[in-house]
Amino acid sequence: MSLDTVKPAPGYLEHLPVEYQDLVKHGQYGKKKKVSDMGKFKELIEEHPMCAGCAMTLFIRLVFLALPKPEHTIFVGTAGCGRLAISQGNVPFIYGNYGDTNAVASGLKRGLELRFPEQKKDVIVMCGDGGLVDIGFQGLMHSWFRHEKFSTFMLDNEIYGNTGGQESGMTAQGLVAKMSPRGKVDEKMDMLGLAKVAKLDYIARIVPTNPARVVRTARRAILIAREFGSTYVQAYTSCNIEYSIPTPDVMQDAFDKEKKEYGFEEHFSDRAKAYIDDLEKKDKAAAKAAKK
Ligand SMILES: Cc1ncc(C[n+]2csc(CCOP(=O)(O)OP(=O)(O)O)c2C)c(N)n1
Ligand code: SF4
Repeated sequence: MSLDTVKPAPGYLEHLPVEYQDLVKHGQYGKKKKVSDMGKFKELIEEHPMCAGCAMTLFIRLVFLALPKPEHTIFVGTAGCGRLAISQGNVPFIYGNYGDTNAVASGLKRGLELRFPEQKKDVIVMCGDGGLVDIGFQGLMHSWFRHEKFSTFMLDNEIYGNTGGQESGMTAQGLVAKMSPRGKVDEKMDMLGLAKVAKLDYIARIVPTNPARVVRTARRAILIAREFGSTYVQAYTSCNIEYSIPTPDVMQDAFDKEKKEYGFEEHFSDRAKAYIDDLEKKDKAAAKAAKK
């Protein structure tokens, strides 16, 4: 896709559904939006069929806001709750077979680089903890150790939410879930540790308690992957259904979780840090100049 594809031919716009017209006139394409702009423009994702109050949808919505170039972005995902919202977004989405997300994304990114050498394309894998650390683990590891140039976002609700509560590699030790009545025997997998062993250019762990920080983190992950190699963002996105969190308490649970065991962490390679510092300095200077 490109901005030319998003923009209808002259005279045709008025015949398109009003939602599409809104997207073209008041959408995010070609512009950089901030959290403080939310509610004042047509978001790329506005509706979804996920459970009321699900923190995963908040996180996904913020990542869509963070996309540096939505018209040059492709998401790759798989079965699991997240795809219910991601597939509603106005960005191409590849619904891969279970287990192959990172293999599909590797081939896609390489193909796009060959086909469009003048135009950077962002590829983003976004799916659940079950999809990544259990069923998709092999593809994930190989993409990391090969430093494929795309980002992986794990929607870590620490369970298989979509299928009713089976334990995943990311479930905490001892947790009793609906479909895991004996409690989990093994420890939660240390995916940040594995990402460090693979020497990824950018690794972050985050809880969506601070929307501006989610947007900044997602942007960094996407921009660094575009230039250098694999990046990984692990986000706690609670499953209020399987963990029986009343909808009004979802954000309190997020704050508690962050404080207790899911504090914000960010790790850069030296080249990624130098690149981001320079880019963000230029962005700040441009924003300052625009205000004058
Ligand atoms: C090959 C295959 N195996 C199993 C399933 C059934 N399945 C659908 S969603 C899901 C669990 C998803 O868990 P997770 O990736 O953690 O995402 P969540 O739903 O928790 O967001 C499973 C096992 C499937 N669709 N395809
Ligand atoms: S089952 Fe859990 S993760 Fe899935 S939409 Fe509902 S609250 Fe969200």
